[in-house]
Amino acid sequence: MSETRTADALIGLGGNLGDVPAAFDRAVAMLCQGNAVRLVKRSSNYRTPPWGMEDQPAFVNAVIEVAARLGPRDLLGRMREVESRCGRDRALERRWGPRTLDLDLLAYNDVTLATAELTLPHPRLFERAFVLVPLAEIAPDRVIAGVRVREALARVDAAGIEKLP
Ligand code: A4P
Ligand code: MG
Repeated sequence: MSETRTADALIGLGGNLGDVPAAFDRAVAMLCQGNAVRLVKRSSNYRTPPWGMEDQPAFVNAVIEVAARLGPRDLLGRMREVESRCGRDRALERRWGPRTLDLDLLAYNDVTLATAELTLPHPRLFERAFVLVPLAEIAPDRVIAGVRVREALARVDAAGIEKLP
């Protein structure tokens, strides 16, 4: 695909250290600096129970939809840069453990990809209410890997997830 054509991408935001809503605002602003990435929709922020490693503070999660004039790898590269400029240091983290800001590329058009650095759609998307609740707010009818978002949400346990003001 041409790198200059606009693609539709969904990005999950998460964090549970520091002022997470402020980190999200900075991250969205940084991602959308210049004309390569444009914000299309942004969900509310949600307080979500920790998943994977439960002995850690609650997370804040949100999802954005962007129009990107970058290929999927370049978009992921830009997301990694934003994470580190927002204070994330991967060397200090454990898998699924606490972090200031985590950006996951959930979907990029209908691209499917399975490489070491990038898997699309995101492999754990359909297990995670903390992704599906904000995603269903902005894109309930989107079909990802053959599954409609609102139907995927109906299959998970969304107990304890609260929309933040
Ligand atoms: N990678 C491959 N595909 C992708 C993709 N589609 N998007 C690679 C982003 N990255 C992708 O990612 C590890 C590697 O996956 C990267 O080097 C990238 O090249 P990571 O974000 O450093 O790893 P991680 O965050 O420790 O693991 P993972 O499985 O991505 O988990 P999450 O979702 O990021 O886990 N509970 C709640 N309630 N809310 C959360 O946001 N987050 C986590 C962190 C755990 N529990 C949570 C939450
Ligand atoms: Mg991640």
